[in-house]
Amino acid sequence: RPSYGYIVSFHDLHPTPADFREEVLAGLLRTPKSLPPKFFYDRRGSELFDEICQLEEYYLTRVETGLLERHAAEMARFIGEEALLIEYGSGSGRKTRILLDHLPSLAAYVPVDISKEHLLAAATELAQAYPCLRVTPVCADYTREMEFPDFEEFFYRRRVVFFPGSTIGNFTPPEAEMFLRHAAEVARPGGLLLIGVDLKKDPTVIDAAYNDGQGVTAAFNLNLLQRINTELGADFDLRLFEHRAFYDPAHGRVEMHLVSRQAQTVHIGETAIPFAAGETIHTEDSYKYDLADFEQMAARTGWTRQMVWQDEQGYFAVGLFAV
Ligand code: AVI
Repeated sequence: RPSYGYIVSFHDLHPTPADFREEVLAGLLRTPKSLPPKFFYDRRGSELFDEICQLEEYYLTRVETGLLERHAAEMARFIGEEALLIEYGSGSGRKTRILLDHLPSLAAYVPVDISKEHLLAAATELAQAYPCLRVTPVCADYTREMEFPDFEEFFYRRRVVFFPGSTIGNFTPPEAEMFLRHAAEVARPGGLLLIGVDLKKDPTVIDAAYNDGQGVTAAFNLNLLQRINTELGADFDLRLFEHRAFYDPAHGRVEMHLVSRQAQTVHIGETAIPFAAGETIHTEDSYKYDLADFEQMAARTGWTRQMVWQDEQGYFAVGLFAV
């Protein structure tokens, strides 16, 4: 096989910045205030998220990584030779390496991420570490309608969508269904989906994962305001907001908020945004699933269960589905 060691092609679908200004203003002018979690991932936010993944309390990464390490050989047998591996929300690509080590004949690896700098840096590193692998990143906001490149320039046997990390949990249930339908289209008939799903469990375990002792999750949440200051010329005083995260068992989700410590007015350019004392910006939902419910949702959206791997405590599942 030829040796590359660099990014072979790059598709930039230009997800920001026009969307950023528009969506931030719309989110802060509505009641209750909310911002989409996809905006966490600027350079600093991506770094902080990588730190979260190494926290003792954040069991998700540790458990999922363990499942991938234990079962990667079996996963690779399902995936087969010369597949096109498409990873959504690829971030730093640490989990990807576990799979790649078992997939020497992959046709290409396609990381898809909204954060361009982070995507290109991670893709470059990966291309250097796997010089025989074609790495072809796509910068896109996959929470919106997007035209996925057809990649007809090289031969592959099947498409495999990899969506680890329980990132599906950051979608509302209807959005999650929409994503799964989109993934079924992208994977095409004969394709596969390998997806990580965080499961419902003891609420104290979940609460701790989103309220770590070192305050990394708080910094990650507050960084969104810093980003709005830097990129949109706003005047948020980060000392006047605090992190709040709690698991709501009735909805099966963690809600993350930024709470205004006092009544105040923040400006984004010409626009004044009033806050009451204690008013919050809802910045993220992180849904936890029942395995049976998740499998039903997958079935409704065109996916047939092939295999599900779980840890002994039943904290996390990695599922393999076929379309
Ligand atoms: C990326 N996503 C799955 C993380 C989660 O757990 O919902 C983001 C995160 N938010 C706070 N901590 C981690």
